Amino acid sequence: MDIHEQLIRPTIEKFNAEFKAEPEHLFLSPGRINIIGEHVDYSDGFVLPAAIDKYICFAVRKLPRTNFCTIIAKDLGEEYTFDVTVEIKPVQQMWMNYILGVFSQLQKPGNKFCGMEIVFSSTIPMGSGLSSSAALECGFAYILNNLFDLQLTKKEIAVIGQKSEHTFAGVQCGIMDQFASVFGKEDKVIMLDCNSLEHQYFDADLKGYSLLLFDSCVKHSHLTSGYNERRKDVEHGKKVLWKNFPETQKFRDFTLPMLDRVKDEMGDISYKRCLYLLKEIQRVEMAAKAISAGDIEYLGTLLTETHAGLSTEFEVSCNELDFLVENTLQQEGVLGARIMGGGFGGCSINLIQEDKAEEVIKAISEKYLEHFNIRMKIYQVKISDGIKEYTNEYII
Ligand code: GAF
Repeated sequence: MDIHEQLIRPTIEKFNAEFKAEPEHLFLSPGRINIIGEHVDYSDGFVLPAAIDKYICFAVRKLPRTNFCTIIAKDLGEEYTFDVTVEIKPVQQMWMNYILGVFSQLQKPGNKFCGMEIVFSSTIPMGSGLSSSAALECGFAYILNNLFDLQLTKKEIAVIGQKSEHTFAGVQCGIMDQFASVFGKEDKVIMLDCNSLEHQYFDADLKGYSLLLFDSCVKHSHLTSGYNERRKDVEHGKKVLWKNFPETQKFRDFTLPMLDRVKDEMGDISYKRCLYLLKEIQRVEMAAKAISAGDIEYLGTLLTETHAGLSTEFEVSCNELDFLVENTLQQEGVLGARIMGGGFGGCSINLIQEDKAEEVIKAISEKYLEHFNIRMKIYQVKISDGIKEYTNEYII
């Protein structure tokens, strides 16, 4: 089913039914994949994400004569109304905190808002590691920027999204997801330096291979997973490293011998976390070179090494994902596989020969069902543009 039938039309119809009016604007805010570079976005690393053709669609209308903003989360069957002139605080509904966290940052002298009616609906599965929360935060910041002429840059929109997650959702995430959702480009992978936010685009030519996502259907939330705890482990490790090597500029400039020298002082846990990170930062650079050189086989090897690191050193995998990766790698035509995103559930990303994909999917789905009694989901995603407004041709 195309995106119009699957997402845009139902969102507009819900808007019509609830608000007895037509939306004035439609926006599409995408989820993301990440080829390689996990958990390094808060440690001065590089990441290789891309926006995908799974979106949150927002249908929006401005109400110049009121101060009330009503937002309907169609898929959740919930709605929330707030006064745009009153100071914003976090609320019970988690989905609303992503939105309010954005609004609270923009509620400042000089920015004038009025009421709004908004319906949103999504094809980004929640809790699957495809960053539905970044799509929600950044989508809302983009809407406000567009409707109220706030003159925000794309980088500012991404940073506002990230801060909303820190302050209102309680997750100390990096910048990767928000950046990918805002800066995505059709058929291009982003090489992002998470220290400077400089970035460049790569052609995503995988030469007869494709990236398939296998959703374990193990749902996670980074608020309750070990995400924040991993960050603490890493921060402790960094403190010890900088205490011993104060002249070092960026985390990625530490070397493995330096890390080994402070192992005892750092303790086993932080050592393992930092070891993974320093190796992962190097893997991303090698992966970017492999893609540029068309060495897709080596790219696959690096993905699989990342999984091993995430599973044993960073310890963010789970039985279901380890099972999926291990069994996928045994299939013919598979070059690499790994858990993707923050971990603790969600999807694996798999580099599979295009003409073998069907056989691999069949074999893995059966094995997974038999072992865990769970039907895995398969997403064949297309690398797509970042957040954008959809124009009239899509309004019915
Ligand atoms: C989650 C976070 F939100 C990102 O910032 C990133 O750290 C990722 O996990 C792991 O690479 O998606």
